[in-house]
Amino acid sequence: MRIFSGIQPSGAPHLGNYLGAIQSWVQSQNSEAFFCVVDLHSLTQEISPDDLRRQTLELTAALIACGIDPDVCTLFVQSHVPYHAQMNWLLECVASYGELTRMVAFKDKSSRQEAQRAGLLTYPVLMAADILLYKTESVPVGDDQKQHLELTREIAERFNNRYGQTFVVPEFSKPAVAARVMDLQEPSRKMSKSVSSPLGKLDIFDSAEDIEKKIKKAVTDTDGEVRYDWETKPGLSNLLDIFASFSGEPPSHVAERYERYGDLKTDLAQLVISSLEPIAQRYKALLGDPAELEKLMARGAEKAAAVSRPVYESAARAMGLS
Ligand code: AQP
Repeated sequence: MRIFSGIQPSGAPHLGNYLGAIQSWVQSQNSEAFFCVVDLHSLTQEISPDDLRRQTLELTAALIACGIDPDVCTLFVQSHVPYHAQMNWLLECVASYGELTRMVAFKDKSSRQEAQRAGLLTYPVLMAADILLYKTESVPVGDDQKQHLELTREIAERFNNRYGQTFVVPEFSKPAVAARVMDLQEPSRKMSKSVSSPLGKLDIFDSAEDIEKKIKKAVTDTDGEVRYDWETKPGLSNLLDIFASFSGEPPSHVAERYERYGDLKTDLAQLVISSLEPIAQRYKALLGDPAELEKLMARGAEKAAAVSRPVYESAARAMGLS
């Protein structure tokens, strides 16, 4: 099955990125899987050139540390393959302004930017280009990306109808549990790199002390009964989802084992610490050899370009370019 997914190098991955996306990438990786560090997308927000360069390398190392194996799948950096930006332009001439302004992420992010970047409006088209360039069948992402994936499907179908069969129309795929990890302090909104407070967001490379502190201080409710119920107990249900996602059991089974929030939080902190510790160790070792990482990135870009170039060329030809 041809798979594509991406992640922005806009900071360390948090539990939402890990449980909502990276974990399922690791489980589903095969020779037909393409995973991409989408550095072009990070330009939609304020980021210094030095930070972007460093974070791109760090995120590549983080993905490998999490279990992405560049010998099994293709791991690459978006800007290293020119067809993403080129395909983006073709698809910007297929997407409409109206549908882009309806994207929830655009409304949310643009309301927080003083000088709104045009890229913030158009980046869902770049995301469509990323996906369609690989004749992707399945896109494993968190629940927050559903609307963007629907747009990708719409753009693919419109292109095929207008210019002839060119693109595969991809399916959305999300994990059964923890598809939307919520902010630990504000369980009504998703955990996010750019919005969550330091206590609301748990990064996968946080120290054991920080992990313990953040889970202990996570907002729950005053009712006192341990029950999996998103409607009335979002904070607690979020913790149960995180627990279940690491332990591999249904969240309601985890809930049945506990009578007190404190005990659940103590065990959850230990589970998260012991699950993430080996990843942090591999990450440190990988960062110790940046030349090897650069080599892996170059090999990934070569493999990705070999697959995406003919798709770009057939789309360009279909539109009448040369
Ligand atoms: N809270 C979340 N729960 C589950 N999945 C999530 N993802 C992000 N947040 C959650 C999934 O992680 C993948 C990579 O996301 P991204 O880094 O490319 O961008 P994002 O969705 O914009 O992530 P953030 O943290 O929310 O970044 P900012 O703050 O910059 O917007 C995607 O598959 C996403 O679904």
